[in-house]
Amino acid sequence: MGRAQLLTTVSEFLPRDHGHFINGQRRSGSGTRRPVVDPASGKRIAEVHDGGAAEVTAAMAAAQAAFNGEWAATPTLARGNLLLKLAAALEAHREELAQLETLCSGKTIALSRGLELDQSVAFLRYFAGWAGKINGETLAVSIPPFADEKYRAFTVREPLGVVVGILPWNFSIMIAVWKFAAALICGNTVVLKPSEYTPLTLLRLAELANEVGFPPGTLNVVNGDGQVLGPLLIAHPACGKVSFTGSMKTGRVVGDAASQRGIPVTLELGGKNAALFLDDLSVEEMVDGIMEAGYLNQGQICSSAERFYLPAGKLDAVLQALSLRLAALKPDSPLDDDCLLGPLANAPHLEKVQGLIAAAQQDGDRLVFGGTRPAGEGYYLLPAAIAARSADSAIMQQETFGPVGAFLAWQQEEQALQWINDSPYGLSASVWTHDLSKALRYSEGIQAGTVWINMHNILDPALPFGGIKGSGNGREFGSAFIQDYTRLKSVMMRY
Ligand code: TXE
Repeated sequence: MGRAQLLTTVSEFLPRDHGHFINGQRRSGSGTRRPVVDPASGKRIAEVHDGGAAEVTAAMAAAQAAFNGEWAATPTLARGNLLLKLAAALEAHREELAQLETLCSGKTIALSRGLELDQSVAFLRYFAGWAGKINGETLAVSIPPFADEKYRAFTVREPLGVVVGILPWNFSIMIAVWKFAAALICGNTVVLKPSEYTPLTLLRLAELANEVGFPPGTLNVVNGDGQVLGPLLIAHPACGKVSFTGSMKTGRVVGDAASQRGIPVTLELGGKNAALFLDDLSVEEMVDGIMEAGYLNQGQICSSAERFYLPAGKLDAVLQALSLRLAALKPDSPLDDDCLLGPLANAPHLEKVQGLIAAAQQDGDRLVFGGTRPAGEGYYLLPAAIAARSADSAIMQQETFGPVGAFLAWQQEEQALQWINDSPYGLSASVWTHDLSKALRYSEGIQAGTVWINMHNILDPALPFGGIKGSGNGREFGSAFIQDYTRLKSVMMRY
């Protein structure tokens, strides 16, 4: 164990003239150079040219040509095989991509390796396994025939065209994999728009995809300002679907733009996810659960819990024990193998989270621990625990997307269920108890796309993932993704 030494491949990659990956080739472009900042130091580590109309046109044209040409002609098993080859390439380049990801996002190197890369490999293999299994059905025709004619009817699943994937900064590889692997295995081609804060890892991944044999144009990456590129990509006539992960505010803009064009859209917009702890658990068990549910990756996981409902008799003891656990998370370089507390991902996000903590204190919520910046450089923030004034406190309602747990005591469990559902969001929730019968009843009552029991934040490719209410629509993974990335065509014949 120690600090990861930057690989030569990484130190040689950073100073390149970065831009986009279009039609199987790197393109630097001529747009403004946008700095890529290491959140652990606040210093510039690379620059990427912003794309504009020219890059969007080129990427969409390349993706459309591949959709009608080489990708359409690639048999489905061969498509699956390419995803498997890409999975192997990610394994071979695990450390390189993990280091790049940590440098751009501040995610600890352990999480970059174990979550970004290893999970991405698992998801690629899962989607590869769908090759040959994305089918329609044969249907019994029920109308009475004229004369002695007969009918036969069946459905086929067809790809949608060019899928535009708009990505956030928190898991820049894994969330991209969810979108492009699902899209490609269904026969679509893809244009990805990474977050302005984390543009580098996907450029490298696209090169690897090219090296393993994906035809030019199947997987394109365009970097730049989302407010400029997003509308251009969605308005492009070749865009057959949009898949977006990010904030509720931007998601609504994206959803409106897609529905104006009448194209399908999948939106994953985060949440104010709840964790309910029942009285049969010990204080230690509750603290373990809270740490897992709320503080991984500094809370910058869309499914992380941010509001915690605890039995009134145990709240103080839990907050005391939790404060000790949070105090043990010392800020460190995220490249350190043992780092438990890296920085937040970017300066505006840090400012936003600090603002929400300050507003909570002004509103009368009690800051029990953390919430301040440690001395030194970088966008570090000590993880915070806040005892909320009431269920209506803004800190119990607004997403912070940071290391900020808000806590409220319940007197009666049913009361907590009401509080959990009284939210504009509905992405995920968890129930913690040894009483599995109760846990299952709560899983039925909670309004969320995913409910975990005695666990939180663990995603499996077989299990559909997505939100209800303001958290979005559509489902990623499981067999559910097929509905989102294909359309049904009905065929009927007389004989
Ligand atoms: O998100 P945006 P930002 C939350 C988190 C964070 C806040 C803002 O609270 O502080 O959102 O982060 C692109 N048309 N989440 O500004 O704006 C943009 O370039 C089309 C939660 O990064 O949602 C980026 O690629 N696209 C979240 C992507 O949208 C547009 C993860 C997301 O950016 C666009 C990240 C437009 N008009 C942040 N404007 C989660 N749910 O996991 C911007 N974009």
